[in-house]
Amino acid sequence: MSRLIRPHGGLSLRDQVALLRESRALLEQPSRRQFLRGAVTLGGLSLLTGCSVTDGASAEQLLEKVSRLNDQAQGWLFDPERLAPTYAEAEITRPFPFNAFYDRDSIQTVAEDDWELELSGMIRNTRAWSINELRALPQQEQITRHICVEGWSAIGRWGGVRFSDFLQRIGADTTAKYVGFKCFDDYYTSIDMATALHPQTLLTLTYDGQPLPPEYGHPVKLRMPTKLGYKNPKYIEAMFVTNAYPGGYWEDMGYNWFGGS
Ligand SMILES: Nc1nc2c(c(=O)[nH]1)N[C@H]1C(S)=C(S)[C@@H](COP(=O)(O)O)O[C@H]1N2
Ligand SMILES: [Mo]
Repeated sequence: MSRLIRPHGGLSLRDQVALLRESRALLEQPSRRQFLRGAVTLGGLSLLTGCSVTDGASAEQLLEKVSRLNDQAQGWLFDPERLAPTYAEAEITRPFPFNAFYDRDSIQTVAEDDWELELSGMIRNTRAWSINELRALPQQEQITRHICVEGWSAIGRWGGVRFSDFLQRIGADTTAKYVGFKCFDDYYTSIDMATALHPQTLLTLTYDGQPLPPEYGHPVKLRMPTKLGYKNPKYIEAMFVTNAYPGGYWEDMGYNWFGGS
């Protein structure tokens, strides 16, 4: 079975899974110090990663290794066919919260006519797409829950183009490992190809039946109900397909990269 976590460092499979599960929640917290104060046993993690903690630098190294093990385990556990829950119209959270790495009064906007979605990397046809061209493609809608690691969740209604359809249309190499996103507010993130191809992953053009408003990522965001909030890039201006690990804004500061919910 390919999803098994291989025995490692003399720990039983059960112990490995328990350790990873415990450390995952802690890894999603922005403060790594909190992680070191947390309940995870450093001895167990040392066995799992082959790193022992003697100083700050080795602690960083250990955290990095645990995070990569976590990405691997989450990748193996991700079921490409399992759908995230959907909700009724009456359950939509109103108003839907805004969040970014800056305040609401610093929201940037771009005129639709000046915007294009740029494509690069392992994609056969890398011509850019205008918003009207994206609107002309078949559209889907979903009412799903967004979960932010800062401690809130909310249900919203998003519409747009099924991302797997779009990847197919542009001739993306779907055997590649990653899809990366660059946003015009300088945010960036990247996702695994299995999630990119998940049927609920949506190149999102609308919120609640209207063009995506500035606070929720106008003109385009990527919506994935199978991933935590920070993995869902707003204000996308470019995307690329690659085998070179692209990281992300919060991921590079220590949030777990896979970021499944
Ligand atoms: N471009 C961009 N995308 C982003 C962010 C950001 O700061 N910039 N923040 C992320 C985080 S942490 C969350 S919780 C969601 C918030 O989306 P919302 O404002 O639509 O609720 O956007 C995600 N995508
Ligand atoms: Mo978030």
